[in-house]
Amino acid sequence: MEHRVATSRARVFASTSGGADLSDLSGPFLMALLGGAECEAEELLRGARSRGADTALLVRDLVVPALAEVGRMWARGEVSVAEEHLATALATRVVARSAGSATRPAGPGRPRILLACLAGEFHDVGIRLLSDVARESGWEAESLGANVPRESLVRFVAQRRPTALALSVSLAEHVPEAARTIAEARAAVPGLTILVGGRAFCKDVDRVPLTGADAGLCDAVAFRDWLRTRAAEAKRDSAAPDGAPAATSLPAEMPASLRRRCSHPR
Ligand code: B12
Repeated sequence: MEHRVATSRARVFASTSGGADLSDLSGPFLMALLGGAECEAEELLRGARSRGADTALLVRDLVVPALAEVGRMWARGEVSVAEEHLATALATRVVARSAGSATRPAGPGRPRILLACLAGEFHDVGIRLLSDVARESGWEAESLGANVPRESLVRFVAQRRPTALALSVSLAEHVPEAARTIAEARAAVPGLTILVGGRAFCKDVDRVPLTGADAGLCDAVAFRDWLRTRAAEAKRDSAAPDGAPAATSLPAEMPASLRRRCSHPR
């Protein structure tokens, strides 16, 4: 289920509750992360999946609350930086493995999303998890990680021409940098669909229109729902009326020999 807030230039989506109830798994999942108990964390994710949860729901209802709690414990001095790092690394690993088992192999003609953190933005756990959500939702996903310099990001977008660009912003002071990045990306690739998300917007949805993005999304379930809708639209749009082969997702500048190797179905 989705909650939509209309703003003057962009739409902001946040999912409302719904889906399998995972509340009884939250405590054990947090304990598994803090204890470095990887097998136990995986087993809990398997249990959640057996109740019908997909990666988006696992991220929204188990992983994000657990990491937020780890953050609060760290702020209170109850866990060390090392323990926080262990928990974060373990969480992203087990989600990636769990999502991998539910993801179909990539193929030509799929929509592609490029995810990145802005220059100066080091909170990259969100986009790592969202990449898994995107793949499970039938998209190809490339994540550039933390602190991507604007110029490099814009050049990369112009070369790769993804279906959509997703920018993550945790700190409110990075909103002006988001606006600059989006303006430059749009100048380089007119018509590119651009999403923003992260704590900077979830705390204040009025910041989304300041960036010039097409939409702001607050959590993994809203992201999954947006991807599914957009994939269906892209499929409709790209249905070649004259039987022309679907465009591949490989960059145009890739050498022909490499293109042939990469085009083989995996
Ligand atoms: C781990 C962490 C760090 C790590 C980051 C490591 C890493 N590789 O990511 C380190 C130590 C580097 C760090 C640094 C800092 N941090 Co910090 N950090 C956290 C912490 C504990 C967890 C963040 C996290 O990973 N959450 C889990 C992920 C999955 O959640 P998420 O990022 O919100 O992503 C979800 C959604 O927001 C959304 N989403 C995110 N991006 C996108 C993008 C799109 C397109 C979409 C659709 C959705 C979307 O989907 C994700 C999944 O649902 C939080 C505390 C907390 N309670 O969250 C503070 C927190 C985010 N940090 C904070 C601060 C202030 C800082 C520092 C300034 C601290 C300092 N004084 O140095 C620096 C800034 C560094 C920088 N320039 O970026 C504040 C931010 C406050 C604010 N928003 O105003 C927080 C909230 C702590 C606090 N309560 O004060 N931090």
